[in-house]
Amino acid sequence: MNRQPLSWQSNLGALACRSEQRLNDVRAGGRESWSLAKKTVVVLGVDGYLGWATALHLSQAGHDVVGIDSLVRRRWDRECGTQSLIPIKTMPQRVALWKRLTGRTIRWRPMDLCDARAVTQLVQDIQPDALIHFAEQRSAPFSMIDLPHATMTQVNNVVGTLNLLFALRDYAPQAHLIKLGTMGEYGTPNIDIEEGFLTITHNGRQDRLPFPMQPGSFYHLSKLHDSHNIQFACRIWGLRATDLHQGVVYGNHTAEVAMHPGLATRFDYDAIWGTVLNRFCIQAALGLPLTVYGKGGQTRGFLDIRDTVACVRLALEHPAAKGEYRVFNQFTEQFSVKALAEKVIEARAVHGLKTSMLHLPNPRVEREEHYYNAKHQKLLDLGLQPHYLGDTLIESVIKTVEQHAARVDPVELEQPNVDWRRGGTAAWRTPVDNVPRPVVLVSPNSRPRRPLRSADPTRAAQRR
Ligand code: NAD
Ligand code: USQ
Repeated sequence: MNRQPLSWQSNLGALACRSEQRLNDVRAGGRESWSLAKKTVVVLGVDGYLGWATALHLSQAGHDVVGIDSLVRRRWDRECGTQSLIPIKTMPQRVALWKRLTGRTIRWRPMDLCDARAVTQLVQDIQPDALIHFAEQRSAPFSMIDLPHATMTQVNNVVGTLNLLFALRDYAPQAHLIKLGTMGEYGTPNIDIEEGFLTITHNGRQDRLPFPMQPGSFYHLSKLHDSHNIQFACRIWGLRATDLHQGVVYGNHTAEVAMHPGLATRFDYDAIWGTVLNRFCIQAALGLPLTVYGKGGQTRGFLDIRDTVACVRLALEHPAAKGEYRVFNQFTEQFSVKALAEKVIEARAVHGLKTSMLHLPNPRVEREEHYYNAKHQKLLDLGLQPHYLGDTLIESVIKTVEQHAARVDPVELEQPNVDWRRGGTAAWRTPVDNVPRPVVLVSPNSRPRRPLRSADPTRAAQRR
């Protein structure tokens, strides 16, 4: 194993800075003040929905942020013929604007996490205090299209994380790895879900063991494989890690993102990348029915994007101990899909707008009526102050949709285009005709109109 630094000058410089910082922190009063001091943080997946918002939040909090991304998500969008509802700037434009507005620097480095040499070099050069790892293929439907997509998802996610773990072992074993996992690793067991571990008594003996996991897609499985690898690395190499088992995120504004339209983070609504509440808000804004898959009793944990960035910061500023692998369940409320749809319908009804719910045959294999009670205490104990879902949030998302309505392709809001049993239908990839489809916007200022012909799910299904 070659442990010689590849770039010793920058490495030595970074080490000297960190030692000096730690010395100052110790002088200032011990471990707690060290953990709250300015940190050098690498945000992996900085061009994404959550990575960008988090990078801004940590930079604004005074941390020194290095942003990494391969921009592969922009390529996957081209492959699927999808795009963020809100236009997003290029990374160089975004970091330059952030600098102009705040005077703060986010160091941007394009890089693929699957390039082991580049990852090693990064960790050597930066000598980070912490790494926030968002950089994965994160769509369950995308991972279920076919064998190449399942393979690509698992290779991208598992290999990228392994590269990080080995680089940390060799060049920054003290650094804190904060990994975005998912609540979907647990599945929907008929018992309460604990935060990562369960104390089990079996044949008269007791142990604290990893909670039994039943992920629901090849994507969710990739996150579980990561969790196992990270836990193992902490156990054998004494690394420190926090695995944030996050629920479904909604919303598109944080305090920092809201500073300027050019700082917008991506916002997905299509059937492959769009998450359920974001989709429902956009469907409501367009006067389309809310597409509930199956009976709608599927229950999940949800959180506002403002709470995502707050949770990550809490984990960063209260690091895991050396050798510790800990799991925080990161969500603030749980809802069934049907209850979410009802909330959106009620929020629209306040403005006299009628919204309907359409139960589509479920393209996924998942329980539609089940027990669900997941614990989520640890982040609250660290001081999280949740933003709960209310009409105001739904209205503000809908307002955003209204601003960008011209970019919506209503076909993306109709039928799902990936089935768990059969894979992707012909509709999942870039449309051949690529002709923009007109949309009808239903805002509080206009009377509701019938959905467009092309946006009628029944007709769309007949056409296919
Ligand atoms: P996103 O697709 O918007 O962003 C992910 C970013 O990672 C993209 O910019 C992509 O280019 C980059 N990336 C992917 N593979 C890479 C690689 N090999 N090297 C470098 N960059 C790479 O996704 P998101 O919604 O921001 O999610 C971020 C993370 O949070 C994911 O790991 C996801 O599993 C997790 N998560 C998301 C949600 C949610 O609701 N969005 C919920 C729970 C967990
Ligand atoms: N659903 C509908 N109608 C829709 C879209 C989805 O009923 O139009 C249902 C799905 O069947 C599912 C639930 O809503 O039961 C959630 O689906 P989703 O697409 O919002 O979320 P999911 O595929 O689970 O994935 C998202 C993120 C993923 C993250 C995960 C957190 O894309 O990165 O890991 O949320 S969790 O669900 O807790 O695992």
